[in-house]
Amino acid sequence: MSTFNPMAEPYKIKMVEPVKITTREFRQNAAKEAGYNTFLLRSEDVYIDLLTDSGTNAMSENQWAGIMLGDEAYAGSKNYYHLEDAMKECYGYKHLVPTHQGRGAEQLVSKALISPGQWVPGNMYFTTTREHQELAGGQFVDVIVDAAHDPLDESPFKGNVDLNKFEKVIKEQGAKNIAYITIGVTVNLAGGQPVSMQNIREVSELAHKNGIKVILDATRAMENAYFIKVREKGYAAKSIKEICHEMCGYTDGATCSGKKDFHTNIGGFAACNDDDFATHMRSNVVVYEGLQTYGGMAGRDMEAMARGMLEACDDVCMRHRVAQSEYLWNLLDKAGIPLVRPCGGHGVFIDARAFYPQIPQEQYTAQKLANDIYEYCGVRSMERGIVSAGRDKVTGHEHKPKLETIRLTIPRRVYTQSHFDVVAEGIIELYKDRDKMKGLKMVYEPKALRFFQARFEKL
Ligand code: PLI
Repeated sequence: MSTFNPMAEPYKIKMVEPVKITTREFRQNAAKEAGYNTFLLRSEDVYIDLLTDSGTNAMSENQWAGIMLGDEAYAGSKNYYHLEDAMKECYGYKHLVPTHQGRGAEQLVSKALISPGQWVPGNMYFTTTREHQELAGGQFVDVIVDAAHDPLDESPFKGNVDLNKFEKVIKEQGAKNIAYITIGVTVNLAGGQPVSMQNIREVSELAHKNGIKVILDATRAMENAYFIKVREKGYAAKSIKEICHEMCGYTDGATCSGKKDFHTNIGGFAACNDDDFATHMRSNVVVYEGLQTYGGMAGRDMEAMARGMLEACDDVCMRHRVAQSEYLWNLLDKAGIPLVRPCGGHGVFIDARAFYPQIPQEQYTAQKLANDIYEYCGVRSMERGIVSAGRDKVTGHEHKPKLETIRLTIPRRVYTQSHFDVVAEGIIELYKDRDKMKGLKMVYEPKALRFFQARFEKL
């Protein structure tokens, strides 16, 4: 790697998308109409959109060129084979099953591996992943290290699985009652925190010793590989691709949303090594997604994803990506805004409990903060707290996660340094007014994945 300033973009801009600058009064009305849920805002009413890094990234000229080379045959598209080659080159699994996005892959894996009543340990839940595990009759159990739940803990690999917790689940429930363990890399809801190679290796040893499969949520595996490179001893000289191969080598399969690391607007895949596991997923992909050689994607989307995958594991590209998150994190940290520490990969997480200590979690602290940031500066973020956590399927009680955060997610190659300056200025202004703010009550609650569509009123 060169010593070049990591914030300096390793690309230049060829096309621009105008964004609307609005008044606070306009945004207050828009927020009310959206039921104080940033998912329900119209994107054209947002100035800087940090809702997600999923499908919102800027593709390269090489990816756009690939779009023109879509082979839209129903079966056997050549783009599928390009995607298969790219997946093998970057991750090394034997079988590829394409899906329309990550949750399509989660459905296939959950249906293939979970028998009703089985447990599925994982390093913190992810919304769609847990939903599919529960729909397949499984029960998620969190085995992440305690540090992950503490916003102030500075451990470099806060996404790690706690081996003692995992072992306890095996002892208490019996290995045959465990469908598999999921390792998310990086851990989204913990703040984009990475998992170390040593931890992946040790989890794999413990799981395999007990005949339990290991499934990687590889959605941001390349970001995780970058953190291993810069934080874990012995990996500085290895390429992101080599690190990805090693991570995947300890696992039996993976689900992946192509909408993150690969800069594409749509796409995903499941992958595995076992022939029977692949056959099971392929028999379901034709029912729920599309033929096994397109899985819900157009040929052109598979081509863009294949090219994006090969581009994303470039060290300079990934270093710049993480540098953008760190830049915003540093601006906010210097101003005393309470943040999840250390800075993760795909965004900056604000600790809403510490930002608004007067608003109890039952009044949707982080939901209110996400709304207020929009009203103050036109920046859209996402709640990652009690609303996202939803309800226990058995008791009906709300899950009350220790982390009550909002996420300022950084789309790849989309925003510049001055955009991040504006985001920080707006949030710092809001922080000065924080004592004035009150919470929300929920007035509409959907049954599944409620955070997407729930509506609120101000108290
Ligand atoms: O949005 P999908 O269906 O392509 O992928 C689902 C998904 C699975 N795993 C992880 C770790 C994710 O972050 C993920 C999607 N994340 C979204 C949409 C996000 O905003 O973070």
